[in-house]
Amino acid sequence: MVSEIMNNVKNKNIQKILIANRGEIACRVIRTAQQMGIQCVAVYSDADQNSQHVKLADEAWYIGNSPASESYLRADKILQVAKQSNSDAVHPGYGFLSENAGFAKACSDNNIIFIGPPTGAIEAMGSKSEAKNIMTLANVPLVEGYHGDSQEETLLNQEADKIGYPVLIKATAGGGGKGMRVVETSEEFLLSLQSCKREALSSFGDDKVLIEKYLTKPRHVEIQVFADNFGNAVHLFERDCSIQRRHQKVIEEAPAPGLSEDTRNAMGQVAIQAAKAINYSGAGTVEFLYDEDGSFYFMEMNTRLQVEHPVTEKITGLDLVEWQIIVANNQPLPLKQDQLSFNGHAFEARIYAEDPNNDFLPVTGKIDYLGLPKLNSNVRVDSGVVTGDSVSVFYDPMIAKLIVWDKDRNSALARLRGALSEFHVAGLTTNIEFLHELASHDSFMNADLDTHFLDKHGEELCNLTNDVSDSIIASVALTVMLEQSSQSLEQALDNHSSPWLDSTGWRLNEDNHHIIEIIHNEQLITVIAHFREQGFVFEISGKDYLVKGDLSDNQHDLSLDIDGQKSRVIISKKDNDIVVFKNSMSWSFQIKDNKKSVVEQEESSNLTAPMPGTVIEVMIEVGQEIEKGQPIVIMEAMKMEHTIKAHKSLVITDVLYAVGDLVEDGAELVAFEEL
Ligand code: MV4
Repeated sequence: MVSEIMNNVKNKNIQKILIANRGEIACRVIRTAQQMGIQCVAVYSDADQNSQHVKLADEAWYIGNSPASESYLRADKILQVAKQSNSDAVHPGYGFLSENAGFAKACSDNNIIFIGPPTGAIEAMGSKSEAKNIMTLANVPLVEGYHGDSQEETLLNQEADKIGYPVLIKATAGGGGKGMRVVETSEEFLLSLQSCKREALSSFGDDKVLIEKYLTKPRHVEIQVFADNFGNAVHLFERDCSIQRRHQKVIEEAPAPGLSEDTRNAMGQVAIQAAKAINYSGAGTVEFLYDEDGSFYFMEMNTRLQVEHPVTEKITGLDLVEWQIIVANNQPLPLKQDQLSFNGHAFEARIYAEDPNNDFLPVTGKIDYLGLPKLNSNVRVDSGVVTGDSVSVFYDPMIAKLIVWDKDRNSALARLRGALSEFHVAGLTTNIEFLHELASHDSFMNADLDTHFLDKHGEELCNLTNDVSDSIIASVALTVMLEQSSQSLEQALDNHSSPWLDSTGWRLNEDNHHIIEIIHNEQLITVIAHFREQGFVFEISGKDYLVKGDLSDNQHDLSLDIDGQKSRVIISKKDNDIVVFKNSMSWSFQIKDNKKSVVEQEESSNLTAPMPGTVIEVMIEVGQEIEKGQPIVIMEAMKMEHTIKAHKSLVITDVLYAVGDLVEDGAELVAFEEL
């Protein structure tokens, strides 16, 4: 009877999950959990008061100041919220506390389900050398090397000589490429060993190292594994994550190009062996070095859901967070290995707020506009931000992931390029153009992949300058003029005598024009805009373009007709900042706050006010002789300054208005006699 009750208590389905994370992964976990009818609790820091994951959750609890060490890494605060909110489980996401054995144990000790592997598994994989010892016992293939306890320098040097150069010295407490040293010859081994140990001691507080044969052109191929609490374990095929920059993945794909079915199955079985060797449960990833000769070697095992899990979801059609919750609910895996298959090809591109033209330094700022590609079963975006959100210094600069799927690699890659072309972020710099260049690179398109890809090709993909064409400048000028017209129209609707409402079709006459001053890359571009019945003539770099068009209601889709040639661009305008997006490129402009326009009076007309307004400057006096084209009066109307110029040579006989006077449309401004 008691075991029955205990079993039910243990099997009580999870009804409420606290997501101990932020950004895109928190939003992503919430989306699946809520689809499963599970309540979601978000936690947030000062910087995340208005973040998307807070808005999506059913409830949100404040956990501290913006720095992660005072919020998302504060296991005690998160555990306290889990208890206070009566959460049944905690999902750690990735990063932060996701591989923190202490936190996992604290959850279990407080009867809160940690949605992840058992604490022991996290601990076992936490040390490189312990992980390799366990894998050795499990007959998991390792790179030839030494990962024993002895750290005696002469012994290590002999081991290196036995392996054969080049060798790799790795700090066992290291990870993600930190604390690694390639040694080319025996003579330099000792110095490299001492330097690697010093660095390991200062970085990880532990100077233990292991030695391995250095693979010069490996690929990073990882297997997604899943295990439940009943001894079942399956693999969900592989992902190729070789395209990395400083050990940060940039584009991931599934399946791995060119991997044979035999190698896939062998790798999958080894990954399952590895999982079983540590009594694994939940989602895990076994990373391998895949050598050019087709052999593969265990590298490390990640005991969390990976950033790149969506590419596996796209080729298998599964929801890995749903599987995590099912396993955490102490239920068996939904499928057996022989029921699992994959179809097609998927890519994930990580969208970072960083500047590829400035050594990929992270950038912060407000997202003035976030435009996503059309979403469908081929195109998915996991994003933690929307238009208006800010990217802060406190957290990882990855703001979203673009995931695409298609029937084969080339089709999926074309879809990736297309989706990147439609992914628009204005207000801060991103790596989107860099990603598009990468996805267009011949070596990448030919799947010529290895972990040095970006060392080899990175330069070609950065420091791209997009020359700005006259048609892009025309789209900026048109945006300015359309906005002015609509502003004037709005203003006119406020004051009924405005020329914009004039039934006689009043317009500044043909010779009237606006001067638009545009700054691009610190260069001044001047466009003279002449009014025409339908649109404008823009003078750009000495050429005239007849331009008309309109901006969509959402103020982002600009349709243009330039000398009869129709095109479309995406616009983001905020105050005087305009960003134009076209074909995966973008250009930023600042409009000089130029309220000047020049009103050329018609030959026959008197010197009259072209619209109602206020006189703000009188530049002549009675008796003065004036040349054609000389400024007479400046008026302000429609938030613009309008300079009224002499239409012929004349002498002033009377000045009829003074500065500050209001003048009616058509009012005579000065009396004069022709010369
Ligand atoms: C290696 C290796 C070559 N030979 N081990 C990088 C971090 C960690 N995942 C292990 N890493 C490597 N281990 C041997 N014996 C090359 C790398 C490596 C790497 C591996 C996968 C993805 C990207 C990488 C970038 C640089 C080096």
